[in-house]
Amino acid sequence: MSDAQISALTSSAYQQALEVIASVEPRIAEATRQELTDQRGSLKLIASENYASPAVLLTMGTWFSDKYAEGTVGHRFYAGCQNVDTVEALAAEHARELFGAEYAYAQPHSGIDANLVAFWSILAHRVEGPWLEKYGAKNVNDLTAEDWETLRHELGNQRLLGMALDAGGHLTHGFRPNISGKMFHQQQYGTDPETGLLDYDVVRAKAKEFKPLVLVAGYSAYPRRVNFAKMREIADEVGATLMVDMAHFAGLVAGKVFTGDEDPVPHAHIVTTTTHKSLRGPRGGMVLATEEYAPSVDRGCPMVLGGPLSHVMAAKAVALAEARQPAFQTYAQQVADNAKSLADGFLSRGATLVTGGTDNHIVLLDVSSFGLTGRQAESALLDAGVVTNRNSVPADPNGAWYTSGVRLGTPALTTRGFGHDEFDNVAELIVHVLQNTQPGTTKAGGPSKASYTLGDGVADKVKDASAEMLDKHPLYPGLELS
Ligand code: DSN
Repeated sequence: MSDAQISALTSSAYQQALEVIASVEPRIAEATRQELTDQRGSLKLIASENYASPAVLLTMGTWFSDKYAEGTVGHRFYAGCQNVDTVEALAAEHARELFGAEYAYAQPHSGIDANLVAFWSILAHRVEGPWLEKYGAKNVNDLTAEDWETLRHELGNQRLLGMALDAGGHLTHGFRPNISGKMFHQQQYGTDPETGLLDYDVVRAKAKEFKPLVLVAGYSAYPRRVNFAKMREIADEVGATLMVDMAHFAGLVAGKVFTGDEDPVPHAHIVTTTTHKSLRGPRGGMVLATEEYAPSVDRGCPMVLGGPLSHVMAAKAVALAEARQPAFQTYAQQVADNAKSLADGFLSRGATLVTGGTDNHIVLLDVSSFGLTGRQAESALLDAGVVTNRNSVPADPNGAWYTSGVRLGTPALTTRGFGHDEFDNVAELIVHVLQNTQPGTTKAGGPSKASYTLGDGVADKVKDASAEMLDKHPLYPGLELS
């Protein structure tokens, strides 16, 4: 179907859908229209966001939403799941083919759900493997109450080693206030204080000393690639299961930008992901695993999850089918190239970047050199129509709330068609905003970490310059709502 045909059909589908919604709750229809206007009119640089295709978006708005389907393909706790079976099987098939995985599980509702499924699968796998033998049982049902008591104690004493939040790891990688930091004894590895880069020798030394059951690799704010072959070597040396959370960079794996040692799928026992970030699908999660771990991951429901979101699984299948097209590889390469252009744009204007640059889709700008906190920078940028999120930098003196960094990502604007020149211009506009933002003071007259003053005319100047680029690369071109 041509782009023009898609635009015409999508315009009429959404126009009519919004009229139906407005007949029940007009304020929701209005907010939905406004969201499109806002997304169209701003520079979306949040590294974890993207724009899904009309096909993906439309797939989510159907009657699959009304069906319960707890269980797994062909083995449901509800009748009438034949069409959900088709959907889930297709999503898993596309995922296996796209990533070259032995097994795929499409049910997790989000990234944290996917990680919980992975954690409990790893624990279940250990119970059902050598531990069953230890108790002389054929399966978990043969375990006595006393066996379970001992097992609970042993399971509750398992260890997890993951990347620290302020080094770029995720909450679910063992951050103490998160459930992952409570269900496991956790330790964290950081990055080199000088270079900001992962030091595999340090990870190895920590792993040898701590002997984790789970070694977690992956990140949500680390602007560099990871060598997963090395992480697997470390996991094998200490008998750990290697779990890679590729939520952020799944699109770069799917698009064959990360191959060989940088592709987690051939190296990890379990890989988790979201589907809505660089992968450009619907909001949701997914788990990939080796055959060895497949039986325990397959019990994600009922072990961790309730009823799968069938309408979202259908949209995952559509998005994964899109990602299997050659055009997705061109897109993924452009995401990485654009991140480099953005980073170079900052460096050539004297800004400071964590690790000194990027080789994935993330740029982490240290805004302390502008005399600002991340919170002040994020707010001033938003005033100028630049949507980012504040983020800790390693050993951040301002903590996780105010922070000293701003995280930027290229997946969304690359989907709109931005290239090298636009991203260089984006760097210039951001530097212009930050150079013209003054930190404020508290009521007591001390330095504030939140308030700020943006110079006169700066926001309008940046919005005008952005509008020129945004108009040249419209979001959902041809989609018109009256
Ligand atoms: N919230 C996601 C992100 O922004 O990276 C991760 O959970």
